[in-house]
Amino acid sequence: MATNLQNLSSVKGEIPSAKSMKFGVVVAEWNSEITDKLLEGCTSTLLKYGATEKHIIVKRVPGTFELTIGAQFMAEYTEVDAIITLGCVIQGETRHFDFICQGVTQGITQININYNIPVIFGVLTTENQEQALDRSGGKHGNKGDEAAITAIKMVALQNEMENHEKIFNF
Ligand code: DLZ
Repeated sequence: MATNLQNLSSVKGEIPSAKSMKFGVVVAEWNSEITDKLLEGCTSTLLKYGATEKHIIVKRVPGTFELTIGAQFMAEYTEVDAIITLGCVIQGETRHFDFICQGVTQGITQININYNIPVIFGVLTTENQEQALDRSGGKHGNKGDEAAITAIKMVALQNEMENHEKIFNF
């Protein structure tokens, strides 16, 4: 499993300052006992690295499936530098899990391609509630922290690349 051996809150590499960066966070209400913790981790990490509260917009959508359209609204109607999506899908007895996971993964990927803005996938896809708790502030860290750091790094990369384009565009 991709994240089995690593703590989701462990910081790798240097983290750029998030000062003056603007973030849109879209959070699923389904499994809110988990997604509230993801949101808490995400916003506290953004603030820790220099973002200001007025530069963090938070919007809620009913479920993880709606994260795609929520992220698209954020891309269309706001001027954020990055969008962070937070959700938690827990395996049930039916194949609903597979359809939601597949839909949101493809949807978020599509927005990354269609808009020139990083859209971060902060969605837990777990077999049970315990695994979700372990990854939302428990023994495996908090995926919200990971999503925030990824967003900061991607905005910094985009800023750097944009400046490169200006420097070498002759
Ligand atoms: C319907 C549903 C189910 C069964 N499970 C979850 C879940 O584990 N996590 C989640 O975020 N959302 C779930 N949903 C709701 C869907 O994401 C979506 O809101 C509905 O299918 C309506 O489009």
